[in-house]
Amino acid sequence: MEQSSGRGARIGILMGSQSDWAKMEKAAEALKQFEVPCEMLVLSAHRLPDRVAEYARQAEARGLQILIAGAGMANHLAGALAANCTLPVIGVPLSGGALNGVDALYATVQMPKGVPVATVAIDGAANAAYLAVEIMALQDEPLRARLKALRQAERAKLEAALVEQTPHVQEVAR
Ligand code: AIR
Repeated sequence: MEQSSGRGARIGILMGSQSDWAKMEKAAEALKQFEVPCEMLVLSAHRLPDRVAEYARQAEARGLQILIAGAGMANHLAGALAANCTLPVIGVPLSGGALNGVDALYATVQMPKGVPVATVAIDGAANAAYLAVEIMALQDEPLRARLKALRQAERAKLEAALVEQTPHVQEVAR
C-alpha cells in the first residue's frame, strides 16, 4: 500500500518511521474488508513535532474520524496527536529496540487524565483497526451490519473446523 493522503479518508494511520510500515499496514489491510477509506502517513513526534501537531489540528476538519498511531521505543506519537485534537486516538506500541516494545507500550498507555489514548497490544495494528471500526459502527448502520456479519462468518469457520476435528478428538480420548 502506498503512503497516501486520501481524500475521503475516515481514518488516519500514522507511524513514527518508514521502518514501521509493514507492521502498521496490517491496520489498513483490516480496514479494507470493511471498505473504510484510510490514509497512511509517516510522521515522527520527535523528528517532525510541528507537522504532527498540524496534522492533528486539521484532522477533524478534513473529515477524519479516528486516528491510529504506531511507533516503537519512546512512542509519543499517539499522545502528541491526542494532545492536539479531540478525535479518538488509538495507539499501537511497536516492537523493536533494546526493550522490544515494552517501552513503547508504557509510553503509549500511560496518558494523563483528560487526554486518553486507547492502547492495543504490542504490534496490534490490526486490532486498532477493528476497534476503530467498532467505534465508527455506533453511528453507521451498514458498517455495524458488516462488522456483525464478519464476526459471525469467523465464528462459523471455527465451528466447522471443530466439527472436522471431532472424530480425531474422540479417538485421542479413547
Ligand atoms: N520513533 C521515531 N520517532 C519517534 C519514535 N519513537 C520510533 C519509530 C521506530 C523506531 O523509533 O516509530 O519504531 C526506530 O525508528 P527508525 O526511523 O530509526 O527506524
